[in-house]
This record gives sequence, structure tokens and C-alpha cells, in this order.
Amino acid sequence: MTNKRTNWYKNAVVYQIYPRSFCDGNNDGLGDIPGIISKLDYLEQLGVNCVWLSPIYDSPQKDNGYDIANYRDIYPPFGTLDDFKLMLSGMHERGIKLIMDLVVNHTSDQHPWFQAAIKDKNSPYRDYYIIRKGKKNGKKPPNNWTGFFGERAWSRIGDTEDWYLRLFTKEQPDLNWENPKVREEIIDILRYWLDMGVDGFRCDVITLISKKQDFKDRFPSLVLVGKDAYVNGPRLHEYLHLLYEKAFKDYDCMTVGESVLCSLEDTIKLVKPEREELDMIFNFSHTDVDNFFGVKYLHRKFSLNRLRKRLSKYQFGLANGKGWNSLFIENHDQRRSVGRFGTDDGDLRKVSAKMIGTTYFLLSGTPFIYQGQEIGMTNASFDKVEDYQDVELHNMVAMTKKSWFYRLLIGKHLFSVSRDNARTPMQWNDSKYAGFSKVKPWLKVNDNKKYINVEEAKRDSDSIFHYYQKLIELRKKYPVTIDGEYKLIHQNNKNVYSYVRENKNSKLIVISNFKNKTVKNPAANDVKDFALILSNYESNEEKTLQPYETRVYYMENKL
Ligand code: TEU
Repeated sequence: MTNKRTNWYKNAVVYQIYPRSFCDGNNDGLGDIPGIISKLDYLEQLGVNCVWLSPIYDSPQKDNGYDIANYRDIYPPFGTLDDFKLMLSGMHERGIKLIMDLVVNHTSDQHPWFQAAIKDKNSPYRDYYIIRKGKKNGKKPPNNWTGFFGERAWSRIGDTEDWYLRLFTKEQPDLNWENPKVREEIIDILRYWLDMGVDGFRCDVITLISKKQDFKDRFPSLVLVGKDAYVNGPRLHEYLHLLYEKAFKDYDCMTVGESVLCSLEDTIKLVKPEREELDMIFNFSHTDVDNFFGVKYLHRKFSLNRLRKRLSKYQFGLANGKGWNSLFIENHDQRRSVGRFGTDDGDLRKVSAKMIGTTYFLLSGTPFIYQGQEIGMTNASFDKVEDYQDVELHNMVAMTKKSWFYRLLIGKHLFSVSRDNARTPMQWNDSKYAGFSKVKPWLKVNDNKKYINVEEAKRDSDSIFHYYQKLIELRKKYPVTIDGEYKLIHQNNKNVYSYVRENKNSKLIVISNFKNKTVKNPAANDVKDFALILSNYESNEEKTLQPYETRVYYMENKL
């Protein structure tokens, strides 16, 4: 079959929905598909043309759906397959495509494959997972690897000598991609959803699927012991190319992979078009700007220089056809962007949100907006640990209780970096449960729903919501936002991030003040003869930039 792909992803603006927290259609406290259907007009109004839906598959929800027990059905509290099809056609009618979250590094421990695997040593499903004999007659794990939520990476199967690998919770056993049957199953699952009409996938921790097969101890370290064996493993590219050959290439779909600790060289291998693997990946080097070694608990003071360097590395590195960038500042694992990256979530929240929004949105790549980002939602900041639901946070709290070393090292920042910060219910209005639900939601609503909510944002002509509409419009109106080359100007300026996008017909200049005070505008002379097409302030001085001021200038080349 010939290649069906048209690369529409380059023109996409993607909106991420975290279904538990988006909208509760049946008032049971949990978001669901009917809730999403009721908000499709809202998405259309915002102007996005693609949705990434976090997992809606049947699941025991030990990690909010990233633990799948049935890849072909919907988690009943979220709705039915019919609801899903209705949602999909509702999106398509509005010109919105849908990409699904694909979680295939691991399944749920309740998946029938895993249940069969642990019940019977001779089951063909045993080899669907990574099962090894433990050390010391099976009493100790097979090696010293540790996983992503702070624990060791193995769990014992009952009181047998055998252990299974799980890089996340013990309820998320890793699949054994070495087994060709596993690969066939995954390809079938991909085709099942693509045949139903979905438009692509966001591939969860896809860079972990291949593991070095020696399973030996690795040098101890603070986090992710064994990462050299399971991050970007030896057969990763072979597997991804297989998925492309056997599924992706037969559909006009898009793929974005989630990476872990991915260098520029690794990134190019994953996204270079001729290699036929993925269209783009989420790289976290810029969101790791405020921590050390990619460990979010190790807080590091924000520096604009570092942010600019990290973003620019991938902007330059993937230019000239080497690949395509994904652009994002929030998702369901990250804390909110207001109050982060040097910005303010207090009095200057609105200008802050618009400034950081403009800065990332007009870079080269496909922008993603995480639900609530478009109204400037802020972190959860609950007082009590019981108010947090996330398994990662509770695991880390347990670790700090066990070890004074961990307490000292990470204790202080546990809540401020919790994943629940971005998972609080979407704030639709100022009612008791923010219009998300009529009953108490699964996670507490942020008190600031009184003034941060969609209804208010629609009323206010100067709102962040209306500003995002304009940003999306810019991408539609000016091709340079999509195909323009990225260039830095004033790259050593400590306060201001300014860059140029340029194609053969036109030029766009973005200037953003990352400081909460008025600063000198280093790019004042660069924009002579340009038209100011967007700003977060009503009036602008030529020579100075107000706190968190951002400006977008445009000029068409004279013929
Ligand atoms: O996240 C993978 C991942 O790298 C995160 O676990 C990250 O280390 C952590 O969130 C930092 O706080 C993906 C999903 O996005 C996440 O929600 C899942 O829990 C995880 O995979 C397992 O499927």
C-alpha cells in the first residue's frame, strides 16, 4: 500500500484533554466522554483543530488510566464505545481531529494477558512480560534497577522465585517487546482505532519499550538506576519503524512520542522523516529548566538564558528537514505554567500567561495547549496530603517517611511539583464545583474558580482565552508561523527573549519580557517598518517593555 500521510500535523494546534478533570456529564464526580461532547463547541470556539485525549480505555485507574486492562473498550465511568464514536464524529464535524493516548510500554496488572501470565508458568502469555528469577533463591529482585515513581523496578509474583519488571507502579507490568506476538498485538490495536477513524497517537513513554537484555545490576544513582538499559534501548528504532510500516503509513495520521531523557541526537533518530518512525516527540529539556538532572524535586532557580538555550537547541537542531518540534509548556504531569518560568500567578497572572503563551506558541513546531492553560489556571496548592490523589506523590511521601536522606533532599518540594497541580477540575464557571460537576469531584476544585473560569474569560474581552484565540488565528493567517526559519536576536539578554521567524515572503518577530518590571527593549531597532500584530498590553512604548510584556511584529518582504 502507498503512504497515505499528508503531514497535516504541521498545521495542527492540539488541545490536550485529561478526561477525569475536563467535564462531568453524568454528575458522578468524574469527567467523562458525554462531558467532552458537551464542550465540543467550546473547543471549536477556541479554534483548535486537534485533540489529544489522555487514556479513556478500560482500566483499574491505579495511574489514572495509564494502566490499561482492555485496549479495545472504554472505562465504563467514562462512557461507552458508542459515546466514543459520537464524540469522534462530533469532533470531525467541527474540523477537529483526535489523537489517542497509546500506553504500550506496560499494561495494567488486571489485563487478561498479565493475569494469564502469572497464573500459569507455561502460559504463552508469560513471555508477554519481562519475568526473571530473583536473586537469593528468588527472595531479592533480579537486579538493582529502580523505576519512575521512586521504587525498585521489580515486583515479586506471589511467593514464587519470579519477579516482573515494572518501571512505574506495581500495577503496571512492562510488556516484553522482544516477543513478536506482543508487537503483533500492538499493531492490531493501532489498526483497530485507526480503522474506527482516529487520527493518530500520543505514544506514552515510547522510548522505554526496548530493554537491554542482560538485566545486570547497574551503577547505583539517586534516580532511575538502570536507565542506560531501558531508556532508548537497542531495538527502539526497529520497533518504531515496524509500527510505522504496519500501521501508521497506511493512514493519514500523526504520531507524537513521549520521550524520557532524550538528547538532540536521540531526538533526530526518532523524528527524521526518512527514518519513518514518529512525526515528533515531547522533549522535556525546557520543562527541566528549573531542576537539576531532570529530577523535578531538585529545585533550581529559573534562568531565562537556560530556557532560551534549551528551546533553541531543538529549534536549530531539527531545522532544515531534520525533524519537527512539539511545542508545550504544560501537560497532566507538569505543574501549571503561570507561576513557573519566571512568571507570576498573582497580580500579573494575565499578562504572564499571555507572555509565556506567545513565547512558546510561535516557535517552529506544533503547539499543544493543556486544558485550563487557555484560561490561566493555577496550581492546586492543597494544604493536606490526603487531598492529593496522585500515586506518584503518595509513593514519594512514603519514601520521605522511610529515609531521612530523601526527606532532606526532596521533602520540601513534594507538593509544589505534584502532578495533581495540573489535574484539578476544569473551571467552567464560579459555582460550587466550578461547573465541572454538580457533585463533589474526585479531586478538589481550586478556590480561585471564583475569578478564573471559562464563563468569566468569555465575558472579558481582554482575557487569556481571547488572547489564545488570537494566537491560534495567527498560525492560520501567517504561513511564516509554520514554515519560517527560527533565528535568535539579542541572545544574551537576561530579561528579554526575542526571536525571528522568517520565510522568503515575510518575517515575524516575537519579543517577550520575562521580568516583573519594566526593562529596556533590546529589539526596538529591529522592528522599524514592522506592524505590531499582537501584544498583551494596550499601549506600548518603543524603547521599553512593561512587566511580562510580549509583542509580535510582522512584515512582508518588499518585492
Ligand atoms: O509519563 C512518563 C513520565 O516520564 C512521568 O512518569 C514523569 O516521570 C513524571 O510524571 C514526572 O513527574 C507518562 C504519563 O504521562 C504519566 O501520566 C504516566 O504516569 C506514566 O507515563 C506511566 O504511564
